[in-house]
Amino acid sequence: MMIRRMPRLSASTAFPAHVAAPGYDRGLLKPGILHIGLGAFHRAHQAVYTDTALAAEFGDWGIVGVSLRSVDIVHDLAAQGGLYSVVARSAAGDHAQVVGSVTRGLSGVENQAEILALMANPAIRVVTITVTEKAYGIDPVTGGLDRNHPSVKADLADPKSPTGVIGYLVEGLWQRHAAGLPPFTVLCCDNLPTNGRIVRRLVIEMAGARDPALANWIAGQGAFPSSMVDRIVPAATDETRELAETLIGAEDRLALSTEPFMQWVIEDHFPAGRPRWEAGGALFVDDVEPYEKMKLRLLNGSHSLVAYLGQLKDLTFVRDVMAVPEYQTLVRRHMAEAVKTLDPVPGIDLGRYMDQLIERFENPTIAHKTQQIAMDGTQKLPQRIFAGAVEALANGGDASSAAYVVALWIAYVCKAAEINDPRAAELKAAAARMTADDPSAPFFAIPGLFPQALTENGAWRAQVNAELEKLNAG
Ligand code: CS2
Repeated sequence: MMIRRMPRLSASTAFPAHVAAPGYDRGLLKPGILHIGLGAFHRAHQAVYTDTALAAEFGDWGIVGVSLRSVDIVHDLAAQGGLYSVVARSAAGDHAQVVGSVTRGLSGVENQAEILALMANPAIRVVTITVTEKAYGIDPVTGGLDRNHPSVKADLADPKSPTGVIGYLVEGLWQRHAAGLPPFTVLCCDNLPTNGRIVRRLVIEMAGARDPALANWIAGQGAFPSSMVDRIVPAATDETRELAETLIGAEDRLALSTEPFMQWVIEDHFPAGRPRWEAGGALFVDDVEPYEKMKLRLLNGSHSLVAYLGQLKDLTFVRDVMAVPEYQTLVRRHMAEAVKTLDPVPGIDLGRYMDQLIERFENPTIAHKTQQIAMDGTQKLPQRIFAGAVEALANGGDASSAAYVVALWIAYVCKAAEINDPRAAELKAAAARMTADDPSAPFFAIPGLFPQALTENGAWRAQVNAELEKLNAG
């Protein structure tokens, strides 16, 4: 039998009428944004906001996407003229959008000199980042730069040839400083609280190790606004690509599927100028922190609960966990506990936000693997679970669902044959040292993992142990 292949997506593809194609002249885009981390999340989030903003009010802000480790994404992007599709899926139907805001891709593996040249080019005014929590090299104890993190270590030793995100930022800023140019603005789009402040500290620390004058210049002139990003984007599979192919009528190796919902709240501090992302639906505010806390503790915290529960009960997707009424009740209980730790969030009805989260998690067309969310627990749980628990307990409140999530995570660490986490070896060693009288103790002894307020709270730790016992019995 002959296999019929669709032609590859390209600038000359004619799309069916139901597909939203870029509504502007891509030929007029200039590189204005350099994005580091060309994975699924960026392509279905910031690039889509930029695309929509360009269609609403053309402003020539093209994105040059950098992948620090992958060459495949960059080659696929080149083969498709920078185009790829995003399918927003819900029970109401599928909607395909072809995104045109990414003009080209560069790989840290093949194009290091070109990436650095662009960072030194005054046309680049904003550097956006999505590299996941573990890539920054944050020391869990101090919150500053972890000098033992592989790419931090390499970039401190050889700053002209960076490998990691902080190394690239510092070398790019070094070149701008040396050339008498203003710095670019750094916009972190990863799920970390006060993410701009964190990246600013890491960049200044690494710059200071190299040249105190550079560190002073960055501290004085640099801008690192914080942002809260939200869209559920499962890792793409063959099914994702087949669905896109059917909808757009072309083969697309970079296709993604995602939920219709998206949110981007950005601190408005861009001295070097910025795209009018508000024209694409982003919200600019003075203080992002209440939005970040809401999202990390309600969405991501519940996600981690669902992920570890799913992994323990052999449920593959988030929607499978949500389909079990008893488990859905646990998710609602978790949100009810976490919401008490939040400040009011301007313009948001938190009750409605939580109901909407339940619906988003239930979305029957989104195949979001619990295994995907379960990875990197040591990097995720501090801001998703521990921070809220500390605040709840300090105010005499309840943190029993937080204790339950920690127990689920420990049980998962014990059960999983292999865990994907930069501290996996320490976790597995802790699991091997567990005793019957205080099973969670080896986990509380891992340096810099749990905040002191939790490590020292015997009553709360007893709750974790009680939950672990119940899990082991059931
Ligand atoms: C998830 C997030 O993988 C995870 O840890 O909780 O990626 C989540 O899907 C996004 O933050 C949603 O905006």
